[in-house]
Amino acid sequence: MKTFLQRNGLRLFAAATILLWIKTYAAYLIEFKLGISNVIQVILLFINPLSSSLFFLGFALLFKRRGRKIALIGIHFLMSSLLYANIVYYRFFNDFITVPTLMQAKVNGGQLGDSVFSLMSPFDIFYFADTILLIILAMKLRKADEKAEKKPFKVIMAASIVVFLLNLGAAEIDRPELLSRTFDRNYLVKYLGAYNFTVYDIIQNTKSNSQRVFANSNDITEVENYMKATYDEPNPDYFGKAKGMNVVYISLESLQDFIINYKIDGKEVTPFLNSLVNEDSETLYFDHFYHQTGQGKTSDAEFMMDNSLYPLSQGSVFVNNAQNTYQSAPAILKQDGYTSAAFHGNYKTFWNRNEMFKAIGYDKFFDADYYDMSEGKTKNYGMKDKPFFKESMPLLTGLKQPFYSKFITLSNHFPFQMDSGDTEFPAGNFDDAVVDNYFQSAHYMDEAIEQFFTDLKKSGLYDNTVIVMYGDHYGISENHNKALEKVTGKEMTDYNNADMQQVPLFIHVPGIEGKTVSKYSGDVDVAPTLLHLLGKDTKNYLMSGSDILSKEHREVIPFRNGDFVSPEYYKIDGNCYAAPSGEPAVDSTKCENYSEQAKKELEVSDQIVNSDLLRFYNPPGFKKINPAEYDYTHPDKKNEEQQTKK
Ligand code: GP9
Ligand code: MN
Repeated sequence: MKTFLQRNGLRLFAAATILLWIKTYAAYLIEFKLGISNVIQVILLFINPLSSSLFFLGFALLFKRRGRKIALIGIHFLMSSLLYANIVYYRFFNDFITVPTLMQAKVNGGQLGDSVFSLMSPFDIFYFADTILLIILAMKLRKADEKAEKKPFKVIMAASIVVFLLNLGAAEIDRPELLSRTFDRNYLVKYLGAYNFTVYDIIQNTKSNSQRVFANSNDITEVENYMKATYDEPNPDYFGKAKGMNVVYISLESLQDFIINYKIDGKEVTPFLNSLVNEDSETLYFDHFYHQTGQGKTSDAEFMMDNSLYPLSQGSVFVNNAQNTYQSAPAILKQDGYTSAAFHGNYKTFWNRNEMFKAIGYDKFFDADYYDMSEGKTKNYGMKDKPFFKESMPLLTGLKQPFYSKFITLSNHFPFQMDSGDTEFPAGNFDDAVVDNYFQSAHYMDEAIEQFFTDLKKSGLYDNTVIVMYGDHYGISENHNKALEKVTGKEMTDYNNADMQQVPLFIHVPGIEGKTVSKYSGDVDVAPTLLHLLGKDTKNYLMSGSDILSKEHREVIPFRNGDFVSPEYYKIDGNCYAAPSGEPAVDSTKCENYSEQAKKELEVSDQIVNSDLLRFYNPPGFKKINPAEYDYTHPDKKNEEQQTKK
């Protein structure tokens, strides 16, 4: 081995690689809270700095002799600096540096201010000690290395790629769709490493920026014409019925519509939500409402609720397009004096919410920092729903009214396991643990919602607040169709599977006459419906959706993959079915027309999002959002910063 390294002039290279590898691993353990929960993750964490160390340091092998030494030390120093920059950034922001945050260095630098130095410690010299060691080694190895003539560049590059693919393979086993969904930076670093994450981030940003760069203000005209032509007049019976009221959105994690009025052992799974459907005189319940989310799951649903635009066909719009200009409901309502706040008992980096909420214009974002995240109160991705709503109440009542707020629940998340003592509700008995658990966690969520409603009533907010609740996306995937057939008593054909994408939507408006609305509708339709209830006409805004209460409401509901459902026809996987029979359609020409319409809707929205077209559009009275004006840092953290500045 020694002679091999020596013969190929690789001794210094080997030293640089091992030093960088071990140092990075140590930094992972000491500096970052990556939440390692199983053996695969421990192994991945250990292995992941290797591929990038080999790859980047490998470029030094393109040089000979002295040049190689200088390049090795230089690359080692640059990578160490990137690591250290991430460490310092993480100490304050609990997050990793990304291209957009670098672009906004003014903002973040502003937040950090002089305290950057207070985040550094003399012991940090450790993070550069190995570069110094490398310089000493380089001087010692002088003779041996000067003899080196071969360039084993290709071998090292190939080795780095093999290690990377093994790393990626293991990551894929532990966390499928890691790269395409990119839900959380912490996860990417945990699985692929800090350096690979930076590379990935640069690629993603270049991709989304290139389309943006080539767009210009003329591109908005076609989009504007289309959207204005498809605008649906509000229904005068509902327009302004909630004028001046507060808004509370609740994202019901993974709740599908089949659960409404469903019973296990004769007991209703969601008795409280059922009571809103069956008895409440002020609730509109939409029983043909379909989620339209893609890979961005919860965040895609949030995006549609706030913006009435479609999420991306691949990846998450929250992650990839957080630098865009948006004209979202919370931003629109600022004209009428609304404050906005998002509540979520998970860390702010998940789905890049901390950046996206600024672009959308949320005044406040209460994330994990604002909640008691101790063990008994959390599960899976974060706060259990009951303590989440309880602890949110004082934050909510502290808001200036009128407010536009949203609550993102978590307990009813795959794999739906509950802690003992959290629910007495019986599990299902369908020979499928995921499906069986689902009823218990959905029941727990139902109780949490009831508790929240009771607290809203006690606080006096209830009578002056519109409450919108929606199932964010399916909870049980097609992999569980066998059990789902037992649950629903229906064969899970493609047609029935499309109907399984129905999620419940409730809009509770004080003083309104409640009823069940059976119009076909989807996520993008909620914002115009709500804004019209609040008496805010949407005709000057570019929205994909159509007010569900409008007499002209459009009932062709596209899914993100281009399929659609409608009262007469469904198109699933390219096949046309007649509704409601689910039989193949006799005349499929109608399907083709609807299909064109669905595609056009998606295309127009994609143009807006991918090319960031709203930056060229100025609706009358709308004040453009400046993300730099928003800061969600917990006050205690800010005080800490002030203290250190003194
Ligand atoms: C995590 C929550 C759940 O913050 O939004 O994520 P999901 O996997 O449902 O998108
Ligand atoms: Mn979700």
